[in-house]
Amino acid sequence: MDLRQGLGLRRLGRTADEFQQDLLSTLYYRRGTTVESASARDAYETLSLTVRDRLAERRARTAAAHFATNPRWVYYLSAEYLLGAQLEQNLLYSGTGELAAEAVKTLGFTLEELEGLDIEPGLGNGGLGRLAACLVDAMATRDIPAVGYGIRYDFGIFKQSISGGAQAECPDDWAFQGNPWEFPAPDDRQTVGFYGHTEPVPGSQTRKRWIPGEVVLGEPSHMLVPGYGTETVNIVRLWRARGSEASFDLSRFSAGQYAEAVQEAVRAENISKVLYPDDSTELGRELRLKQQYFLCSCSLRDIIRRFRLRNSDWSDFADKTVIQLNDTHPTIAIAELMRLLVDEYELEWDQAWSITRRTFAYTCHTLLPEALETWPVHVFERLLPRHLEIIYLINMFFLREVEERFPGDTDRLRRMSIIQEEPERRVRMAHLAVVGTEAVNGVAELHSKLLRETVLNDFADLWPAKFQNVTNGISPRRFIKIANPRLSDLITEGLGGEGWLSDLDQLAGLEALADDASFLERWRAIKRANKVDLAAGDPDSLTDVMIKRFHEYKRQQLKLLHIITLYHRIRNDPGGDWVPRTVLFAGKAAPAYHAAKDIIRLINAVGSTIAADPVVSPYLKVVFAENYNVTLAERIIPAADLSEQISLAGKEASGTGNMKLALNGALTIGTLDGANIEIRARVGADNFFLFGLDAFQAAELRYSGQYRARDNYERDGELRAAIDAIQSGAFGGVGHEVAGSLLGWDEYLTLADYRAYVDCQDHVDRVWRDQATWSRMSVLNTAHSGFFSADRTVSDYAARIWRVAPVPVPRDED
Ligand code: 26V
Repeated sequence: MDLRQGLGLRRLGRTADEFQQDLLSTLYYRRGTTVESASARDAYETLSLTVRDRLAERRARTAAAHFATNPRWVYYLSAEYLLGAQLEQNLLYSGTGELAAEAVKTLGFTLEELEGLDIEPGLGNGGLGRLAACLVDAMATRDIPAVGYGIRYDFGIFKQSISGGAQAECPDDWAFQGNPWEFPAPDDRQTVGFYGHTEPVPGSQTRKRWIPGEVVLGEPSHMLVPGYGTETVNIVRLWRARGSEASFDLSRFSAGQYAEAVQEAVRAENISKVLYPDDSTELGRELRLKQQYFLCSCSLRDIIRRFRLRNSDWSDFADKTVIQLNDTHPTIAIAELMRLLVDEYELEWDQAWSITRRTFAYTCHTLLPEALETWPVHVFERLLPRHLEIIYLINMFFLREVEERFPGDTDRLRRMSIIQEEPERRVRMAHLAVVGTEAVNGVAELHSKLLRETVLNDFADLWPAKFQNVTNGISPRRFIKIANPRLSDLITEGLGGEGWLSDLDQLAGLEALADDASFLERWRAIKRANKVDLAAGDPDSLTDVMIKRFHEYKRQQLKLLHIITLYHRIRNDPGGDWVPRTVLFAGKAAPAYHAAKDIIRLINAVGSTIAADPVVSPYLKVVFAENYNVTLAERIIPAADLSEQISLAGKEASGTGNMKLALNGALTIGTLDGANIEIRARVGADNFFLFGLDAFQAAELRYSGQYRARDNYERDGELRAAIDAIQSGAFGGVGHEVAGSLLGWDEYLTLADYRAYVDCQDHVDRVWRDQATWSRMSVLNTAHSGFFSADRTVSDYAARIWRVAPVPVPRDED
């Protein structure tokens, strides 16, 4: 198949000379400038377009192969994508890294300089958004026909800075200088309605006519998602809201009412204006529901449009389509598909419901009750009147089903209903997601088990086969090959090839080198060089990292109590034989999450006190790295010796930073929570620092009513000294709220785990003193992290939930 030939296009250059020709022609014709006057930004945009062209060529072949095959498609619906910087990844995936490094010299720049200008689309909050990015990467790598749908927020996750020790937030206008990776697709624009009312359709019981009160345009653009080592290039399609032409009020403008003239357009465009940064405070904000519906409505219409390119019979829809819901954020898609099928395409309710149920699958990413989305019925009724009617009908048929299975069990009906009645009527999105899908999965073994046994227990009783586990994974290309080139080269040398990058289980071959002294020596030297690059502290100190969103359940405050304990010990024995440590924190707190922001302030206050103390500072340094994002993660992870994964057991659904750090040879200190359990099972209990209550013990202690945080404080002298120091103002008077919350309710049992944690850290120090042992453990962590490749995660979804087969894309023939 040669698509270019039919179009009379020439082949894109593959030699250094040809690549350079293409680069110069891009600079001249598409950037509209010359070598003599090219700025760094000109060079960056030019290189990006030149690289993008190579992927576009593969994209065209992918689209042709998919069209010819008419395969079953995976559509991934996610309100968040944390794609990370694009240039390096696209150089790697297009195999043009070396050509590019040579060619940009003719423009007078180095590749590193231009990579420094690359943008990071921060269209997500944390783990859930980054998981979406790793999964689309792996779907392309596994040749699965897929589209990721999302929202093109004008402003991504806020930029964090630390000012006077506290978090400050700035807007992130990520595409302010343009985004060379994006293709606008205005022809595929969609129209979305909101508000208004419904009317009966004469002669029909189930159909209704919805007359929306507001109409908004959704304009798509897409970014290319190449597979590694394959020809597939999939896309992530992002929707941006726009007012229609009619939304500009010319007569008001002419009358000098400039703000009023554009107010309708502004209202429309606000829908995709900003990513909600609150993954921690409950918000019943209508605009967020509007975003969710906007994403779902645009995407479903696009999915149907694509289906109809090759199919004509609705009875084939569920065989050709699987829509994966990334948490409950896109769950309104279930009601929207019902509406489209029943009201617009005039299918019978039963057929529409059968199609809908077979089309969707739902991934749950949390266990925290406060994180399970619900919407007040009155908000729904106003914004999406027809959808509320449909949800009521779905609920009625569903509750009938429950009643048949469990006659007379009214308590069960009340618990399972999609509508919560008390204390306020609300729509439970997780219930809708379970009822309207064929499969439900958690993101790690423990999480899936707890979902079945607690939060979704009634549903698991009713439909046991629906519930599955798919343990999360990460992209080895981004998180070791690109992030840690030195270690990747050593691994490639050790394994005799690069096959491990798309078959990560091959890392097990490193086990054979775990006792090779010269290999261990090189392994250690690389970790040290990565620490020198990061420049966070003494490269010979133990680099102890805790990098993740700030949340009380993740327990950054526990790490802080350990730091204060070390501070006291060193002060009390300045001549002691202390293991030098650099503790590095990074992460954002939701702007309205005051308890998390208090913890950030206390970290910085403790860090300053220690830095100012000549006795302690040679041994202990606390660093807070501002504005944690994918790019910063790629710098920190390769330099980490110790990975802090210390959430209260039963609270962290999976974690994925834990996988990235283990893959890069950091040893984990962690609780039996989320994927930590699976990491420990694979790398071996001897190569993992375990401490603390397990999920069962934690739940028992919490619910027994017997837990008194203060008992631990009274019993444990070091703990008492740490908390007393905070309360006495030893750290610039900062931290009273943190101490108060620990001594009060201590929701996340921090004090209950304190002693076990500190003792475990002492064990870490002892092992660290024996560098040969430490390095051996480090190699074994990398060697047994193969399971955590997102390629494996995607294969699990493909086999057990999606039931899709790969569609290989033919190579370019000449
Ligand atoms: C949302 C909320 C909303 C309000 C109250 C508190 C709260 C806390 C957390 C969240 C986030 C829920 C969704 C999420 O991001 N989950 C993360 O998903 C990752 C990918 O599966 C997983 O590795 C993390 O453990 C999980 O926290």
